[in-house]
Amino acid sequence: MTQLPRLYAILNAESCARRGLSLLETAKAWRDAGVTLLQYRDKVASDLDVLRNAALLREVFEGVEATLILNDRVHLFAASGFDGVHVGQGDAPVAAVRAVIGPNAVLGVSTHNPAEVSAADLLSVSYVAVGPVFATSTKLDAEPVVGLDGVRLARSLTRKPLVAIGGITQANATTVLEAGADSVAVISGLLDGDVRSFVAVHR
Ligand code: TZP
Ligand code: MG
Repeated sequence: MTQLPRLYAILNAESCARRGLSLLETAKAWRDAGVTLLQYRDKVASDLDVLRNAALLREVFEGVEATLILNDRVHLFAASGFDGVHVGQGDAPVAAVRAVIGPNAVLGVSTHNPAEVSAADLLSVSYVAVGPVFATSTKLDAEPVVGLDGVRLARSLTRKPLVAIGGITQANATTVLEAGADSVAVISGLLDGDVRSFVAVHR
């Protein structure tokens, strides 16, 4: 993954469940719509269930040039067979995560302010995520919104691939990309929107 696709789809188990959607059927629909970068985020399932789902997601994307990222659960990375992990500020330090997953795995880190972006810029991360850009109801303990100015500021502080997250929909994705994000990470905007046209517009 030398360059991030513009759409970074996050398959959030809780968001699917709340809508009565099957995780795997959603993944298949997203694959068919052209998603090539997918994070599996599951804050509640047991490790065993996360590994089971990871194996099923690998099957769904078999034969597709897609990058699969596991949210947290760094200890499950090797067994998951995924391509990388995404960690937050409250998770294990990036250097420790990198030591566990090895030099070639994709590693992303969440940031919420300029200091965190600058710190992440110095670490061995593959991309820096910044947000929430807009208000979101998906992450209940989300930090204050950073807005488009926060994306612009983050862009000025790192040359690493920049992923913007939080409240992004097909309607506002272009402004986020124009503010300097390489990629937009989206949960609700995909579950409640038209993934196929999202992919087509932002290819
Ligand atoms: N981190 C910052 S905002 C957020 C996460 C995980 C949730 C984004 O979800 P949505 O539904 O795309 O606003
Ligand atoms: Mg985390």
